[in-house]
Amino acid sequence: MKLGHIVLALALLPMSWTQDKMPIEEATLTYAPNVPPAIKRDHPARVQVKMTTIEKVSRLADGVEYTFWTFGGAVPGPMIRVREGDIIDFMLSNHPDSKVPHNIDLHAATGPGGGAAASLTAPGHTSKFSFKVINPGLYVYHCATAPVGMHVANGMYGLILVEPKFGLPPVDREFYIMQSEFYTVGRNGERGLQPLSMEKAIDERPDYVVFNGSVGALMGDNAIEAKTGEKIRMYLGNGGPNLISSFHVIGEIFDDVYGEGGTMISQKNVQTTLIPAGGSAMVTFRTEVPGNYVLVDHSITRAFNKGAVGILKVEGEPDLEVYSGKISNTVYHPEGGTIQSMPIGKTPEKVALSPAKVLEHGKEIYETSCQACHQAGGKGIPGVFPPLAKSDWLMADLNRSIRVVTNGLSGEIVVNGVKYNSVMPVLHLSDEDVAAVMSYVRQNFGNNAKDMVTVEQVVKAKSE
Ligand code: HEC
Ligand SMILES: [Cu+2]
Repeated sequence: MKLGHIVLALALLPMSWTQDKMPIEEATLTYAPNVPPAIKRDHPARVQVKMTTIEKVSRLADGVEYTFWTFGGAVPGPMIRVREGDIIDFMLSNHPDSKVPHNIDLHAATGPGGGAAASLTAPGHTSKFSFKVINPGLYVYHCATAPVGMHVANGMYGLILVEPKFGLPPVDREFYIMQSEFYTVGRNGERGLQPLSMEKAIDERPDYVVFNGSVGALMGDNAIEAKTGEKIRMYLGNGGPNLISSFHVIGEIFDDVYGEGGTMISQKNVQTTLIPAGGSAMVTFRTEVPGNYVLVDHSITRAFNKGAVGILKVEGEPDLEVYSGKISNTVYHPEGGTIQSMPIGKTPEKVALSPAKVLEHGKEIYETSCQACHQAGGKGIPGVFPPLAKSDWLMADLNRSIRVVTNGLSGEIVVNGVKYNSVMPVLHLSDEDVAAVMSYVRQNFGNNAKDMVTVEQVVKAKSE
C-alpha cells in the first residue's frame, strides 16, 4: 500500500464513521398552521420521513367541494423540520385507493429532480430514497408527476425547513402558512363538487386563491392566535401552481424578512414580502397591539374576492402609545365654521346626542368605513359587494346585521335574490359608531326603519 492510499483511507474514515454512528430518529410532521418543534440536537441524524399520498374529496369553500390530491391527506402537506447535515430516509407511500401515481420533488434535496424519479410510486406501493440536506433554508416540496401542473393544482405541496447548524433565533410562536390557487370549472362560489379546469390553470385564471388549502382555513375558529409582546415567526410557502404572493399582514410590519426562504435576514421593516411560486419566505415580528390582524395577498382582489385572507388574533393589554384607536371624530369646516366634536370610541365622557346628530355621524361613518365597498347610496357592486339599498337581508334581522359590522361576515348570503360569497372584514368600530351607522343605513337607501339602533342593542347583539 502506497502512502497516498493510506492518507486517502484515513481521510475517508471519519466520514463513514459518523454516518454509521448517526442516530436514527423519526421526523415529527405537523399539519398547517402548526410547526414541528425546534431541533435540539447539535449533531446530524438519519431522519425517517414517512408520507402517504391520498386523493380525497373535501371542502374548498362553503358549499364547494373539490377532489384534492394530497400529501398526508391535507393541503398543504405536513411540514418537515430537519437540521443541516441530516440524512433523510424518505418513504413515500401511495394509498391503494389512488387513481394515479405520485412522487415528490423536495427543493431541499440536491440531485436530479429533487427525488422525483426516485420516488415515483404507483397506487398501493411505497418508494424509499434518501438524501442529505446540505443547504439550510425553508423549502417547498411538491408532486412532480406528469402532468405536473395538474398534480400541483390539485394540492400536492408542502414545506420542509432545514434548520441551520446553529439553529434559528428563538421566538414565542411559529406558524406554517402556505398560499396556493385552485382552478375550478364553476366560477368562484358555484356550489357542488367542482372539477379542475385545466384550461383556466394554463391561462393562470384561478377562481380561488387561499391560505392553507381552503377558503377560511385561517378564519373564525381557525384564526391563528398570539398574545401582545410575543415574537412571531411565520414560515410562508407558495405552492402556486402559478401566482406570486404579495404577502401582507394588515396593521403589522415585518421586523425581519428572510427573503425567499434563505437563511440570512435580507431586509428589515418590511410591509409586504414576495413569495415566489414554488418558493418561500420567513418573517418575524413582535405583536404590540391587541386586535385582529388580517393576512392577505395584497394583490387585493385575490384577498377580498377569491379567498386569500386569514386572521391573526392578538390578545392582551392595549398599548395606547403605539396605537390609540380612534380618539375623536370632528366635523371639518374648511371655511372656518364651528367645529363640532363628537366623543366616540373609548373616551369616557358620553354626550347624549339627538337622533339627527347620530344619523349625521352615521353618515360620516358610512362614507369613511363602508362606502368604499358598498358604494354611494348603498347600491353595491353586482357579484362582489351586496347592496345595502333596499336590502332584505339587512332589514330581516337586526341582531344579525349588527354582527356583520362587529364580527365581519364570510360565506354565502342571498341579498334581494342574488347570491354573494365573499368576505367582509371586521372593521374595529366603537359600539357608538356601529349604532350610528346601522341607524343610518336602516333609515336611508330606501330602507324603511323608523327607529334608532342603540348602543345597548349593539352590545347585546355582539355578545350573542
Ligand atoms: C372591504 C369591503 C367592505 C366594507 C368596508 C364593508 N363591507 Fe359590508 N360587506 C362586504 C361584503 C363582501 C359583504 C358580503 C359578505 C358575504 O357575502 O359573505 C358584506 C355584507 C354586508 C351586509 C349584509 C348584506 C347586505 O347587503 O345587507 C351588511 C348589512 C353590511 N355588509 C354592512 C356594512 C356596513 C354598515 C359597513 C360599514 C360600517 C360595511 N358593511 C363595510 C364588504 C364590505
Ligand atoms: Cu401527484
